[in-house]
This record gives sequence, C-alpha cells and structure tokens, in this order.
Amino acid sequence: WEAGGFPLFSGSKIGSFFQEKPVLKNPFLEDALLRAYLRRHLPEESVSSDLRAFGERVANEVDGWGRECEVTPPRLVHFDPWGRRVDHIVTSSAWKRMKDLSAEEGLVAIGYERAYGEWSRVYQMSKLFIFSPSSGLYTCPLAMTDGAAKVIQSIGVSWPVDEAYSRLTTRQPERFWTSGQWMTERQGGSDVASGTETVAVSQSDGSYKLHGFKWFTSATDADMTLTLARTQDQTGATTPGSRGLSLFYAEVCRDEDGLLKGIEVQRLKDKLGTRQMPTAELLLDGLPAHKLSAEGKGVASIANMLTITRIHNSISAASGMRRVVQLARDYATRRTAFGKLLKDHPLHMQTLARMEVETRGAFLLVMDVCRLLGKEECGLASQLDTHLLRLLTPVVKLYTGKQAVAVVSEGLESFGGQGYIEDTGLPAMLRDVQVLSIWEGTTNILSLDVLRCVARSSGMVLHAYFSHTKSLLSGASSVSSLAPAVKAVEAALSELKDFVQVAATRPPGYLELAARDLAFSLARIYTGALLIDHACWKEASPSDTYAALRWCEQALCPVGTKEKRGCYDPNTPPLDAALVYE
Ligand code: UCC
Ligand code: FAD
Repeated sequence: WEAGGFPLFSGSKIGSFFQEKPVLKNPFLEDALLRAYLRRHLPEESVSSDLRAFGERVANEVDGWGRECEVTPPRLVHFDPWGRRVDHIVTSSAWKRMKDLSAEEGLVAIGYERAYGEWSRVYQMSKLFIFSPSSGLYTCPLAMTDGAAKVIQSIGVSWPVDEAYSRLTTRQPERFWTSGQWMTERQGGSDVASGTETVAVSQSDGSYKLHGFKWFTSATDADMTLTLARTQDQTGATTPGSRGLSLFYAEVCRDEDGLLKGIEVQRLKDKLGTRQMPTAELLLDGLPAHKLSAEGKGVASIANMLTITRIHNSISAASGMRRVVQLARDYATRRTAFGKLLKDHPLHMQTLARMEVETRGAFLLVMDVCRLLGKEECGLASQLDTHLLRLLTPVVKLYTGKQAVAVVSEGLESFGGQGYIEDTGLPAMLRDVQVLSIWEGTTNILSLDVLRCVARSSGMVLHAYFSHTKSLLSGASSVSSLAPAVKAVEAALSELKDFVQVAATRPPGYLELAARDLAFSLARIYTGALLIDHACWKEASPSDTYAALRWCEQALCPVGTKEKRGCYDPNTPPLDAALVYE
C-alpha cells in the first residue's frame, strides 16, 4: 500500500519501479581504443574535434533518425491513382535526411579529398564507424557510392562518368548522388559468371541498352548504378562465363511522363533485417547504359568496388559490436539483480569483457586494412602492403561478419528479456548484422577468394603476411607482460607455415576444404599481432595488454589443428554429405 491508503497495484497503477534504459553517449568519446588509435596514427586536432562534434550529433540527433528509418520502412507504389505505372519507392524523411547529412559530413568525400594523405581513409572510416549503428543502414548506399567512385577513379574520370564522379564525392547535399551495385541475378549471387543473364544491346551512338533481371538491388533509390551484362555480337550471341561479362554504368532517372527509364521495379524484398533500406527486384527493360570496362573484364573491373564495399562491411561489423558493448556496459550501471548492479557481478563483467576483446580485435583488423588502402591510394604502398591489402580484404570481411553476429547476439542477452523487445531498438541490431556475412560475398566465397589471391601471387601474398605479422611482434620482445601472447602468436605462425607446406603437397580439393579454417587462422593470428603491437605503444593502457593476452588465449590457428586430424582428407566430403543427409 502507498501512503494515503491507495493500493499499489490498482486501476492504471502498475507499481512504482521502472527500469532506466541504456543511454547512448557520444560514441567517439566513449571509445577509448578509437581515440587512442587516432592519437597514435593521426593526432591532428582537426580530426579529433570533427569526430567529437560528429559523435555528439550522432548521439543527440542522428540516432533518432536511424530509429525513424527502422519504424518507417520504405514502400513501393506501383501505380498512381489514375492507373499509370510509376514505381515510386517511398522512403522516410529520416532516410532523406541521412543523404544530406552524409554529403555535409563528407562521409564519402573525405576518402577522395585526401586532406590527411595516406591517413584519409582511416579518418573517413572512423567517422563511418561512429555513424554506422545510428545510420538507419544509410551506410549501405554510402558503401556502394564509395565503391563506384573508386571504380570510376581507377578507370579514369572522364566522359561519361566525370559528372557522376563529382557528384558521388561532393559535400554539397543538392549535388550528392548515391550509387547502386547490381550484380546478383536469380541464378547466382556468388557465381556471378554463370548467373548473369542480362544482355547489353549496342546502339548506333556507341551506348547500350540493358535487358535482364536483377534479383537483389539495395538502396534502389540511388541516382546511378554499376552493373554487369553480356554484350551481344551482331548475331545476338553472347560469351558465357566471366569472360563474357562487362561493366556498365547507368543513371536511374525518369522520363517526361515520370516513368523510370528502362526499369520496372518488380517488388521490394521482405527482409529479416536492413528493413530501413529498400532492396528491390528490378526488370531492366532497355535501360540506357555505357560500357566502362574492356570487353569481358567486368568482374575484374568491379573488383575495386568489392574491395571498398567489403571494407565498409567490416567497419559496420566492428561498429555494431562496439555499439552493443557501449550500451551493455551502460546498462550494467543501471540494472540491479540479486542486490547489486550488473556491473558488480564478476561473471557478467567477464561476459562483457569477452565481447570487448572481440570488438577491439575487429577494430584493429579493419583499421589496419583502411591504413593499407590509404597507403595504396596515395602511391605509398610497398609491394608487401599491396599484397597484404589484397589478402586481408576478404579476411577482414568474412571474419568480422561472423564476429558481429556472435557479439551482438551476446550483447542482446546482456539486457535480459529487454534485449528481445522490439521497440527497445536492440533486436534490429542483431537482424542488421546478420546480413554482413551474406552480402558482398558469403563466408565461403570469401574464403575461396583468399585461396584465389594466394594462388595468383605465387606465394608472395603469404610471404608478405608472414613477414609483416612477425614485424608487428618486434616491439614486444622486451615487454615481459606480453610474453605469453607473443609466444602464442609465434607458435600459431609456425603451425600455419607447416600447414602451408603440407597443403602444397596434397591433391586438389584439399585446400578448398581448408579454406574457411585457413581464413579464420589468418584473421586470428594477424589480429593477435595487431593487439600486441598496440599494447607496445608507449601510451598504451594496461587494458591494451590484457586484451592482447586474452585474444591470444584462443585457438589462433584452427587450420593447423584440423589438418593434423585429417579434416581435409579426400574421404571427408562423402562423409560430410552422408552425415548431413542421413
Ligand atoms: O551484395 C551486394 C550489395 C549489398 C549492399 C552493399 C553493402 C555494403 C556494405 C555496407 C555495410 C552496411 S552486391 C553483390 C556482391 N556480390 C559479390 O560479392 C559476389 C560474390 N562472388 C565473388 O566474389 C566471386 O569470387 C566473383 C564473382 C568476384 C568471381 O568469381 P569467378 O567467376 O570465379 O571469378 P574469376 O574468374 O576467378 O575472376 C574473374 C576476374 C579475375 O581477373 P582477370 O580476369 O584479370 O584474371 C580475378 O582475378 O576477377 C578478378 N577478381 C578479383 N580481383 C575476382 N575477385 C577479385 C577480388 N576480390 N579482387 C581483385
Ligand atoms: P548462393 O550463391 O546460392 O549461395 C548459397 C550458399 O552456398 C552460401 O552459403 C554460399 O556460401 C554457398 N556457396 C556457394 N558457392 C559455394 C562454393 N563454391 N563453395 C562453398 N560454398 C558455396 N546483390 C547485389 O548485387 N546488389 C545488391 O544491392 C544486393 N543487396 C542485397 C541485400 C540483401 C539484404 C541481401 C540479403 C542480399 C543482397 N544482394 C545484393 C545479394 C547478395 O550479394 C547475394 O545474396 C550473395 O552474394 C549470395 O548469393 P546467393 O544469394 O545467390 O547465394
């Protein structure tokens, strides 16, 4: 009973206790590792003051827009009230605000202005890292926009894409364009070479018209796209496989009657997550386009886009982990169980600390890839850097994609039942990270990409990997507290070397079966070395050492252990199949 004699539970009264919600604070100021990393590598005051101000804006304003994007998902209006086909994708006002914000804040432009030389990419990606979990998935069109700008830059900024390039990289909201990336067709998203049916019919003015069906096209409200198609010869014949694919540029625009030129939007996908963003099926019915690549070089030409979007994907993965940890640790200071705050339960803290170690590892791995990208773009990359960038791009994408699902899932549990409640906004985080291991190349496809780049470099890529990983350990030789971590990385490196030697003597098919474990080994060992290197920095904290030690306690080289157990022997595929289909 309350004072005054009223019953505590009666009428509209539901008791007096209400749990305080987790509070999002400035994600830049809240991130000790991000700030330390920048202090170490890019200590410009202009960068930290921009990130501090942006972090404030993200926490106080942008995060709310992101939520609005989630609860006001896009819808497709096929017809106007008078029956005319219009195919309008109606998006929320928050989604449109994200576009203006992205231009104003230079979220793509920073990478091309290069005001901070080789560190410009690190600056750009740090900003995206702060933005991503609050962006309502606007980071998806930004990734593709950045990728398209990169492709254009690599083939030359000239007609017909000079205007597009300047719009993709502008800071002026009224000029800013986003780009799509239409690769996937119904027959194949991984196997693009066999799956692409779209044909390009040449026109008398040298341009093309595209006819086909694109099965997944995200952020379909884009202003332009890069896509793949097969050019027809005079007889209408096309070349099969990837040798028949070329890269095309098309603007997404409307004619004087308001109809999309050469495109019908078949429907929007009904998705598990990423619901803030439209993903459509598109019929290309004579879409006007220009060929950008040499004939049959479509896949190789769009690979530059894949590199960029895969790095963005990894930023989103690491920042999803970072965000859930930030919210969970805040919640642990507000929620009481068994008479004390969650933060005072050692087992709960251990759980959060494990999430933190994963997050730190993911962050350092992806930032290192951004560092390499920045070097390459400024013409400062050595051969070793170029090999590392090629190898680590699929590695970071596939590894962080998987980590993000595990960490965000664990993160939801740390809110107890509230983590499962839709309007807390927490479940959307899990739904959204689940896509990160699927699009832009699944885990297996990227593991095979690791094999592809190793094979095509005649061992140079692996040589770069071994020598750079070892060099990352050099600062730790005199730091006794790090000795167990260094020992673990050195042992894993030698196990990996043994595996590579053994694998070279095995029949074809052996490496294919080992590909996923190999990629995971490359990720874990390299990340261990990065954590050690960071912990050796003169301004590192004791927590940096602790994080390195904890990371290196896990199995760093699963491929070595499994190789010894015969997991990749030729007899395993039939056994796997029998097991699955029993
Ligand atoms: O999912 C998509 C968009 C989602 C929304 C955007 C989100 C962004 C993140 C946002 C965060 C919030 S777009 C669709 C993405 N699709 C894929 O990623 C396709 C997955 N499949 C693959 O990655 C395959 O490996 C293929 C299609 C790239 C290649 O398969 P093939 O047919 O077996 O290829 P080949 O014959 O081995 O390679 C053809 C050429 C070769 O060069 P050339 O012709 O000079 O010998 C390869 O060396 O392409 C080159 N190549 C590469 N080069 C292939 N992969 C690469 C690479 N990764 N880097 C450089
Ligand atoms: P499949 O290729 O059929 O793969 C099925 C399974 O088989 C996967 O687990 C895969 O790893 C495995 N597999 C396939 N081949 C091999 C192999 N050789 N060895 C071992 N395992 C293998 N695409 C675009 O082009 N543009 C977009 O904007 C876009 N947006 C998307 C948005 C969302 C929300 C989603 C979910 C997808 C989007 N995609 C987009 C498509 C995405 O890129 C593809 O779905 C993805 O590349 C996988 O292709 P698939 O769906 O054809 O799967």
